[in-house]
Amino acid sequence: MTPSPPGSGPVRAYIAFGANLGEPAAAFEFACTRIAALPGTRVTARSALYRSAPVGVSGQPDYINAVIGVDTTLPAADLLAALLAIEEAAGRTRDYHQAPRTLDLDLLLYGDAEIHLPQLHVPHPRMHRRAFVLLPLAEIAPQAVIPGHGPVAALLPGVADQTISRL
Ligand code: PH2
Ligand code: MG
Ligand code: MG
Repeated sequence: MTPSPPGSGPVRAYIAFGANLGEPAAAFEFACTRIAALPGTRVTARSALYRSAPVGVSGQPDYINAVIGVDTTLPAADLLAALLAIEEAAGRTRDYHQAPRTLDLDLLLYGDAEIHLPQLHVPHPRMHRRAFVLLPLAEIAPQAVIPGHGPVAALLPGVADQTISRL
């Protein structure tokens, strides 16, 4: 793993959880446990689970979604690599684009950084228009600001038409 810059403290990051195959509640516990065990990483908050209608795909089971807050000294690219490894450990397969999944972990925010790498775009490019991200994020971080889009709370009215319920 790449070391973080000397003297830099932890960064507050937010990770989206999603699953619509297998046992989503168990996958959420698995993900939280594995994320908490990452080097230099502490889970600071976890939202409730939310049930949401699939967005951008049809004919799939509803998703269970949540958001996890962490403080981490891992560089963003290393955190992403760790999240992909946790997905794989939970049996995630990639059969086709947007296939149903046992575990999806997306890096939403990494401090106030804007990151554009081939495999990683932070803030997550679609998070500001997805209720299944904004509602759980607003639950654990009502003060959060999405760089380029503004405060989470101000974005909620724009997704009020999306079907989602807190479990
Ligand atoms: N993830 C997708 C596509 N559509 N819809 C909901 N409700 N929840 C998701 O997590 C989700 C989705 C691709 O990652
Ligand atoms: Mg996703
Ligand atoms: Mg993903």
